[in-house]
Amino acid sequence: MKVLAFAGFLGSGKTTIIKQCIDSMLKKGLKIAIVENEIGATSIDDKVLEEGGIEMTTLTGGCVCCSISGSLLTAATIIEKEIAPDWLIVELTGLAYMSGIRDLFKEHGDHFKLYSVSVVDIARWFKLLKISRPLLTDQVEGADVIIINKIDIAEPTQEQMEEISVISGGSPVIKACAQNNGAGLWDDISVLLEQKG
Ligand SMILES: Nc1nc2c(ncn2[C@@H]2O[C@H](COP(=O)(O)OP(=O)(O)O)[C@@H](O)[C@H]2O)c(=O)[nH]1
Ligand SMILES: [Mg+2]
Repeated sequence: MKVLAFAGFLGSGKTTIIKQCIDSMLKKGLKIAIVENEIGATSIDDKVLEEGGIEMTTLTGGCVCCSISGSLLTAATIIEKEIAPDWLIVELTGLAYMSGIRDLFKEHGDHFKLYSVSVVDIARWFKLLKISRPLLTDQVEGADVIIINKIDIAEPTQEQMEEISVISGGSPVIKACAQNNGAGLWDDISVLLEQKG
C-alpha cells in the first residue's frame, strides 16, 4: 500500500491540499483512505468523505511521529487489510517531525511505500523558521515534494526559493494557491512521485 504523508506547520494548508487531491483521485477512480492525526477537531468534512465512500480514521491523544507512533502503524495495517486502498493519505499534526515518520516506517513498516509531501505557508514560513528552526527544517528536509502554498498572498523571492531548496536537499518544489486554484495539484504531485518510483 502506498502511504502519502502530509507534513507542514499548523495552518499551512494541508487539509485544503488534501481535499483538492481527494477530488482528483476520486475522479481518476483511485481508492483512498485517510488517517488524520489531529490535536483538536477533524477538519475534513464528513460529507465529502461519505459521498466519495472514503474511510477516515482519526488518531488523537498525541503525535504519530513520536508518542503514538504505534497507532499509525496499527491503523495502516488494518486499513491495508480491510480496505486495501490505492493510497492511504496521512495528515500529520502541524508539530510532527517528518523524520520521525520516515524512521517509523523504515524500522517497523518497511513493506509500506511511504511518500512525503511538505507544505510551506510562504506567508509565514520564514518568520516561523526564526522561532522553530529544527521543526520547520525537519518537515522540509528530504520531502519527496514541497508545496509552497499561499502564493496568492505572498510570492516567494528567488532567494527564498533557493533557501528552501537548500534546506530540502534539492526536493522538487511546486508553487500553489491551494485554496483558489488547487484543482491541478494532484496531477503535479503524482508526476513527481512517479519519478521517485
Ligand atoms: N490565502 C490562502 N489561504 C489558504 C490557502 N490554502 C489554504 N488556506 C487557508 O489557510 C487556512 C489553513 O488551512 P488548512 O488547510 O486548514 O491548514 P492545515 O492546518 O495545514 O490543515 C484555512 O483558512 C485555509 O482556507 C491558499 O492557497 N491561500
Ligand atoms: Mg488540517
